[in-house]
Amino acid sequence: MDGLFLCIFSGGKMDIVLWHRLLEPYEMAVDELILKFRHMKEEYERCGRYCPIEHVTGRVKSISSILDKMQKKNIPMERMEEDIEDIAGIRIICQFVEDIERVANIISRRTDMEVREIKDYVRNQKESGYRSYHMIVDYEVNTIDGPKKVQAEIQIRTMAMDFWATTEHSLQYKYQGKIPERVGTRLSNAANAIISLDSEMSAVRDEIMDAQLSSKMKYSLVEDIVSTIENLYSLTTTREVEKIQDEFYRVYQQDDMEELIRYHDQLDLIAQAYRAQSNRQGEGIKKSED
Ligand code: 0O2
Repeated sequence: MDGLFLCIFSGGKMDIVLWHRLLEPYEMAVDELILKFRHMKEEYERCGRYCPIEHVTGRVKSISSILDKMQKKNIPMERMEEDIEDIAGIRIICQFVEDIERVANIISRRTDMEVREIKDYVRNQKESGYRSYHMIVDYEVNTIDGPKKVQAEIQIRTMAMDFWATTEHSLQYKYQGKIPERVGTRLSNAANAIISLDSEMSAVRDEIMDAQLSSKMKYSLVEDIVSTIENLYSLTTTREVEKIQDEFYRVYQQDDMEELIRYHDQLDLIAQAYRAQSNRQGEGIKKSED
């Protein structure tokens, strides 16, 4: 028999839980969801559009953490999959508070996940100081035994909120839920500082977004230019390519985006001309061989 198993007495009879087999669909859900959100980010970037997702992580809740929660909330084994909503957990980190709503809207519109519950701890901060936006979704995976719908909890929060939550979670673990007052006060001060940090960042959101888009644009222009120059090595003489490369370095040093775009477009035309010339020469050789 494979997988860790656990025996539980329920109503006098013993049920065997094959934990790893039970958690397999949740592993699939987490892997698939991470991949989908990462692709979404790449798609935004390829189109040169701002992506409200900064990064995505995920995990399947550990068996010991599931058992702790069942014990704490008095959940019987047969209710485990229904009552523990975060066996599959996805965390989406955003730069700005405004992005949280945008990500939530994207999720609500998707046809491959169905929102069954929302817990808005951003507007309704928890007593602990915890802030995050939770969406509980139904997500279908295809296992070797057929399709299975599982619940996944998607936590959406800013980098600052994530910093606070991760730190507080470690302290909860350290003090086993009984954080001393002096630490609690500091955490509560830090939670307030996080609120003002997020609101300060939102105030300069447009500037930050502009700066990031332009640095990404510069990055992809340079990648494009360098690839074009590399391709030219097979189409013309080394001397010609060196001249083109020197010109690129000269333009790059000017640190002027418009000049770089102009140079990029001009280089494209030069490369096209070299390609056309090389094709004509190729056809000429073929004809003379015929
Ligand atoms: P872990 O170790 O992260 O998996 P509910 O019955 O809805 O009130 P439930 O099911 O715990 O309670 O849902 P809730 O409160 O929305 O919490 C779900 C998850 O959100 C938690 O999972 C935490 O990850 C996170 N969370 C909620 N409250 C806090 C908090 O005060 N501090 C921190 N750091 N995280 C919090 P788990 O299973 O508790 O923990």
